[in-house]
Amino acid sequence: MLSSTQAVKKSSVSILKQQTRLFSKNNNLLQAKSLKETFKEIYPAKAASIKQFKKEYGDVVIDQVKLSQAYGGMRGIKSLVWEGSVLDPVEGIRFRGLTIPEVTEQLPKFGAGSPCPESLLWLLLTGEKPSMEQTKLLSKELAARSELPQHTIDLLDALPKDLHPMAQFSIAVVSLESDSKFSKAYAAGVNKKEYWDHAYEDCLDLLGKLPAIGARIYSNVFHDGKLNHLKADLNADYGKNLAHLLGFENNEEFNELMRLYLTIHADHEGGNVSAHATHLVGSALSSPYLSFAAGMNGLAGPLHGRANQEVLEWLFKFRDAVKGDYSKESIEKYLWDTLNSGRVIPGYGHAVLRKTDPRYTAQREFALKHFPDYDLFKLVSAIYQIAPEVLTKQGKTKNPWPNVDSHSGVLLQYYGLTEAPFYTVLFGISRAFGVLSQLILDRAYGLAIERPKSFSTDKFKELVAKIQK
Ligand code: HAX
Repeated sequence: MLSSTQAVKKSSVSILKQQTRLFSKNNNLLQAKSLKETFKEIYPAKAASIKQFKKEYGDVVIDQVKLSQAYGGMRGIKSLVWEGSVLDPVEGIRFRGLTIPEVTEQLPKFGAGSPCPESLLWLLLTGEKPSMEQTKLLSKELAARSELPQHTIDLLDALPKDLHPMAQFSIAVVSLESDSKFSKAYAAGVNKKEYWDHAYEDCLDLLGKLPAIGARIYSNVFHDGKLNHLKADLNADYGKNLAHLLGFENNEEFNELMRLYLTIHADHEGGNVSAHATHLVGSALSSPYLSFAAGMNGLAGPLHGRANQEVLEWLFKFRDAVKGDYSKESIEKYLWDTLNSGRVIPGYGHAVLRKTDPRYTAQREFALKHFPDYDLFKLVSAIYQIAPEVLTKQGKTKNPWPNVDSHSGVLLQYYGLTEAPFYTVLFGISRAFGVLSQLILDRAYGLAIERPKSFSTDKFKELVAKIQK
């Protein structure tokens, strides 16, 4: 009988052997260093430099907190460490210093022009740009980890169709906990220096399985299980595989869209709800499965990821109401009706951004290239001309410009992926690349359990009175 630690080691070894068999036919791939080998080489120096940084400058005051921030969702407080990306209010996201156009230009890609999530994962975790061989190796490694355990399949198949796809997604992810190498290693008493290794295995397993989970939900909820026979293509890249599992075959434009979609939604620094929730739950040493599921429960909220579903539903209601009248007056009236009924304009505004989201722009450029005359794209473009002015006139939002969710659904509609309640699941698959790479870093750098200070309002009143004396 194997001990838990032996069992964990054995499973990692068998994955490596499986990979070696897979790649033995391809010398280039065999010669390329894997993501794990690369990370293992570089993280100790980075961990040591963080330790030294904390030791030397730990007492430097980096921020001050106002009472309004305590009541206002902790907006802007500098108190989280997130290595993969930083969000500038005007310029937008940079992944390890690279903007979206720079990622597209500088990282290896599979298709005609869109970036791919595999090379972004490499960049987020290591800070280095992978070679094409390394990107392909990672692609194959993820595909090799794609098979779902039978109990997850049975669980998904048993769920009621009217349970929201994001709830199903979260349930399926939690069910993978039974195979958590991190949890097994922890229970077997593994040294904390090795946490990252087991977290890495869980994170890559989870990334590998997410397309199959998403596709099974899509098939069960919207297609009577008719796509359930589809199996991951072990030679396809991540975006193409996702397209294939969703039943979109031989459509390179849709494969390109999946690659773009998965890359641009992956990471948006650490303070957004899905990233922060994953990081927070992981800080208690809950496994990557439990941590990611927590993040997905947050992504499911309408002010966060579910905004992509809300946008579509709102657009359709508008289209039905105005019967083809996309004039300025008609759009303005609908925007004001929405605002006056006490609702938000979905897809507009942002907690950090103060300009058009570059992820919106990347999607707009994709639409302009492939289907400039599509009716729904024209409607989204017309709203873009008018909504910022209306929101500015209303005078409440700090950012009247569109965010990523304002555009994503239209692209999916064009290619026939019309089921809007599924859209946040796609966002979730993408978001895994950002939050799971940070989770590995959290364990490699030994980041602490989170425990900010809270006070009751009475206690805050006391505090304010004392400070004002
Ligand atoms: N329509 C109408 N009112 C809006 C608004 C919008 N799109 N955006 C903000 N406001 C309102 C807020 O509700 C708030 O009103 P109250 O003072 O009455 O509470 C006021 O303007 C100030 O808000 P803010 O400081 O500008 O924005 P927040 O940082 O509080 O919130 C949100 C940021 C993204 C949640 C907000 O802009 C919003 O609700 N937008 C619509 C929903 C949406 O698109 N969400 C997706 C955001 C991107 C994302 O996370 N994707 O996953």
